Amino acid sequence: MGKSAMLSPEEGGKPRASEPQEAQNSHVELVGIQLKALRLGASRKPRTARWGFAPAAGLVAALLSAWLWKDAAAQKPEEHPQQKPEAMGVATGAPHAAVKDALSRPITAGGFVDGAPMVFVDITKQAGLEKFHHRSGTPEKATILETPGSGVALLDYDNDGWLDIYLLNGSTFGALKGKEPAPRAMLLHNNHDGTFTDVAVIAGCAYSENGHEQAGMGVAVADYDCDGWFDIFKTNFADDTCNLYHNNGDGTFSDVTFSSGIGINNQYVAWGCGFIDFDNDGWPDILQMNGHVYPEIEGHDTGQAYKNPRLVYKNLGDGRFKDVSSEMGPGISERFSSRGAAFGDYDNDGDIDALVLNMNDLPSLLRNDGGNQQNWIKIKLIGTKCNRTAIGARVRVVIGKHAQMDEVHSGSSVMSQSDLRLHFGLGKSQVVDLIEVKWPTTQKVERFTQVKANQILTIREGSGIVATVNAKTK
Ligand SMILES: [Ca+2]
Ligand SMILES: [Ca+2]
Ligand SMILES: [Ca+2]
Ligand SMILES: [Ca+2]
Repeated sequence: MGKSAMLSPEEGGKPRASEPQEAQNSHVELVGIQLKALRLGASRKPRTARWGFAPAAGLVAALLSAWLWKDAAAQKPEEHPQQKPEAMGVATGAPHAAVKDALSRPITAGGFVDGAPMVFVDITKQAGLEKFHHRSGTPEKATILETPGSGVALLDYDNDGWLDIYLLNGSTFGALKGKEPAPRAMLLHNNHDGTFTDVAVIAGCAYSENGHEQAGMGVAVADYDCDGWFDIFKTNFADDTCNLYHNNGDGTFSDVTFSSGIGINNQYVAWGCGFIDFDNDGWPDILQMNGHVYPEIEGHDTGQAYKNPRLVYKNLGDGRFKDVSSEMGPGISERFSSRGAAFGDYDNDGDIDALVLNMNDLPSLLRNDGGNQQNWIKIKLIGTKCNRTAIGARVRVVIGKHAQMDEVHSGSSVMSQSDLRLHFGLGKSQVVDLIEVKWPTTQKVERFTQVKANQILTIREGSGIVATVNAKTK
């Protein structure tokens, strides 16, 4: 581990912006931070980065406050007398007092609130989604192999301004033995009238390159080759590669798993994933989390292990990726049986970090050390006419002829929610020529030119840039 990867006790809550130049590493390392320190409190001094306590404003604060809330609630049982569980439902722990809203209505106790408005209406059948049936083994779940779930992505793959749906699917023993049709993924095209049509087979993202159904786990969406069309990365079960589907811009995708270079790994059960420009060079890279479902597999000569390292594929900018996992530091090379992974710049220092959940283990907070040696810009959008979090808003960031594009997505990876702010690496550029925001609902476009790099911008629909935060770190 390089010198820059070390955390001193004093720097715990400070942004790394104040670090001297020489403290930065010459390459990017992702450093695992054990969250166990949260329970021990700030008084316990860390010895190394890997075991350091790095309180942060975002993810960690949320975890901490949730823990403190729980602790405080436990100290005042007289104010919230615990209720006997109802006959229906299955408890996975001791009963807790109901959490009530401002009108003292229970919002977590289950059941309906009298007189509350109907916020969500289930329109699955009317929308045409009843054709998709997620399957993973048998309903009885006699073995662990049958329990993995599958991811989902919302993306506007055909640039018509309407969000489409990509649903992954699992597999069954019957399908593996050829006794029944295998489930497959579906790409549901938005028909603009509240209905969707499955176009996955025609579009070329239903199967592997050689035409096989696959047991999908996680999914990530980005325009990795900066051609203005969203591409798809999908993680799958072991003895299979993950998929990289390149969007051809005509309603179809090409499976470029092998030609892009990500087909070299097929030994892992792969889960959480994301297109993360970890080195801020303006080309989205890929992070992939792995872990088998059977702890017992360790004792058998299968060539597979329960705990696996993570994978990082660097985008070479020419359509190809290089497996650089061995150069990424202990946060990537150490072995866990990982599942979900959320991505975001939790320390606001200009590079994207990762939070990974590991089976029967502590979570891993992977701090990106060195990604901010190149320039970046981060954009928080606030909708006023569209939804407030601006889900579906699309942003283009243009420098010269290099045009990056991203969209505010709700959920990705495996059962994870990443930072809703959009982050763009800018390489050596100090200024962005053009930032373009296309808001959903109205489809109106707002443009901003000659924007200084290394800022966190807040853009409110109709009001322009309403706040900026400088957080440079070199
Ligand atoms: Ca669309
Ligand atoms: Ca693309
Ligand atoms: Ca990159
Ligand atoms: Ca960061």
